[in-house]
Amino acid sequence: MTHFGVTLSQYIMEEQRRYPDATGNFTLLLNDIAVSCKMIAAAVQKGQLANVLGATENENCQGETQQILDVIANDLFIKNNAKRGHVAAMASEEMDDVYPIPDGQPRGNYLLIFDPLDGSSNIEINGPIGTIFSILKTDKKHPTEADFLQEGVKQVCAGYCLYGSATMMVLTIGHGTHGFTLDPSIGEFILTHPDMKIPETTAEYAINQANRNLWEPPVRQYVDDCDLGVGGPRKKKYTMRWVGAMVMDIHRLIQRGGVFAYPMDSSLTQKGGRLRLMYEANPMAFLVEQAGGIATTGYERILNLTPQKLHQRVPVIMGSKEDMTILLDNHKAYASETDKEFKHQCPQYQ
Ligand code: AFP
Repeated sequence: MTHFGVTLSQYIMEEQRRYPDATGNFTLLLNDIAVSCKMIAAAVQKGQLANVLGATENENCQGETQQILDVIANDLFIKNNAKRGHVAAMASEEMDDVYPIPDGQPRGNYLLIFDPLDGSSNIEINGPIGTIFSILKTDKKHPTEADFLQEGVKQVCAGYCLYGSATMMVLTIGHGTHGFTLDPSIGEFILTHPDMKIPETTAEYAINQANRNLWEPPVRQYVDDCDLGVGGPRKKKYTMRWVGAMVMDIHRLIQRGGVFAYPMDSSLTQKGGRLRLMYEANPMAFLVEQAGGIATTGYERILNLTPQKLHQRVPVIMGSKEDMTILLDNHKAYASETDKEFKHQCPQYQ
């Protein structure tokens, strides 16, 4: 059955009316992103029938083996955006360096940053995977890496496309977080989840428990308290979930509340964390905050971080306000006992 709702294109064009000086470039860029995601969804759905499963012989700049679908998704994003005239440059988790728009091609004033296929280890097992994207502005015609290194608060748009049992695009342009479901019968994303709000209370957390012995005390304290259940300080029974694809774990959290954490641990100090600031943490933090949640490293609001490099990694903890407040209080107390600096500032946590 076809859902007669607002399409993604219609939604974006309506939003454009808020900006009388808008040229329409941003609307067209979002359309190109949506088309790229539909193409990736089509490849994901065919799976082995289209010979798209399995690993390549290449490693990406993160030292991870690239899957065939990683490469297909990356190529689709590049191809669908490089010659359209809306972006000045792109950066992908799968590419070492900034992708400049080729000479002679029209260029716009947006920087497109993406993780073409997040959760690649789920590809083989037919598990949920997704695409994450973030858009910044620039006035440079030939941007370099330095032009991408803007705080997350400067994002003009962030979103993800979840290739799950249904394909869903969730995005924010700074006026709430909205979800669109792909109707395969008409090939359009339809607004099905307007103004998504993360429940403030929760009894669910998502964390890779295998790293428990490596976490810092504030996170271990939180999880220990949750695990004590009704007899513990939280006085309720918690559930743990871990999909191994941030897009899915965050989508669940936005829909029904929860905490998602890939915190700092003693094996990650050299790297700075596990998840990538520009490709994962910043866009998800923007979506989570716009849905009423909190996103932090434990010590600092993610959206306030000044990026040092394109592929920078950071600790990530985000989710429902009540549990995030406990986690931040734990970090604040720990910081006061150690030489760590606590400077998390956001409207949701004072
Ligand atoms: P890949 O895209 O390389 O599979 O990484 C996925 C991810 O960045 C994020 O989506 C997951 O939450 C996290 O890594 C899973 O990490 P672990 O495998 O250490 O649990």
